[in-house]
Amino acid sequence: MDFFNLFIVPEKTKAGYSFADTPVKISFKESKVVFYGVPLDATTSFGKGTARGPEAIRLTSARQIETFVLDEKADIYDLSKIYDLGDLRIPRTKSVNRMLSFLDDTIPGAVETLRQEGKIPVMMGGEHTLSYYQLKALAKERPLVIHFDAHRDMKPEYEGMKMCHTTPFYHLLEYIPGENFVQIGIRQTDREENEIAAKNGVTTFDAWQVHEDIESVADYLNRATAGKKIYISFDIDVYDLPYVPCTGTPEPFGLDPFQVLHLVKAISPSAQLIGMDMVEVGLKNDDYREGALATQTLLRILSREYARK
Ligand SMILES: [Mn+2]
Repeated sequence: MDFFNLFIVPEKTKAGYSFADTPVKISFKESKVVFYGVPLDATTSFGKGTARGPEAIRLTSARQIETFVLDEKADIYDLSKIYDLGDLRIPRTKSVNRMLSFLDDTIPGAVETLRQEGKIPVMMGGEHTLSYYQLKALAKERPLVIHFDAHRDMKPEYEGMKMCHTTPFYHLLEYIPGENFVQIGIRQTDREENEIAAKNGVTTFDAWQVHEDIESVADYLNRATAGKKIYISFDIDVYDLPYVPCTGTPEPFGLDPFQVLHLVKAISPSAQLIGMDMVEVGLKNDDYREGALATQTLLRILSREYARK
């Protein structure tokens, strides 16, 4: 199947716009960063709505948010050559298993194609399960995975499901050693996944550590990422509950946008971003606050030097 046919072009998605809708259009060939959306919440247990994540991000980025990044004093299209493939064409099925095998058959191959072309894949979710399929394809590059989230998502299974939104990082341990994971902002976990994280050597900075001593988290990130290939998995619920009115499992005691910005800027300029995802972004009742926050977070990460290699 033709690679581009896997996707519905951005103009034909629900948003009707490509990411940021920049005045200077960049072709796929000249792009460095390649966005794609996966509007899916097949296994979400509690709040639904993350299927509208790509729509929320595209709409706010195209209609509401300036392409000029004030704290970088530059336009995003000068800093980062972004191309938006559109949304993955998802089959109509009520069977979760059929959906998961479709994702397993499609996403890793698409991500490998992008890496062969020297692109940085940026996935807009959709539920966190999706990170599994993208990261699995990147495992051979041995990235340090920086995972922002209220949750570890490291349960072996949940409500009878092996692969769902609370389990991707457990299953990724099969491909990526635990020492390559840094989880930041964690504040809701069960005893078993806490033990799994500890046993596998996962580095954790829970939300309380970030609040009490953000400088040591920043120092760690700066040192640990120097000269390394990195992957960022960003669950919007790492932000404190009032910032994320639409996501499925909001949690109190979370991070605020300046704390996230500080940590994103602490990552070493000598690191090399090889991919990222922005997941669990929701859209309900025309409330675009979460989409705006997701977009602004993406703009901050993608304007850093480590996202330009
Ligand atoms: Mn989460």
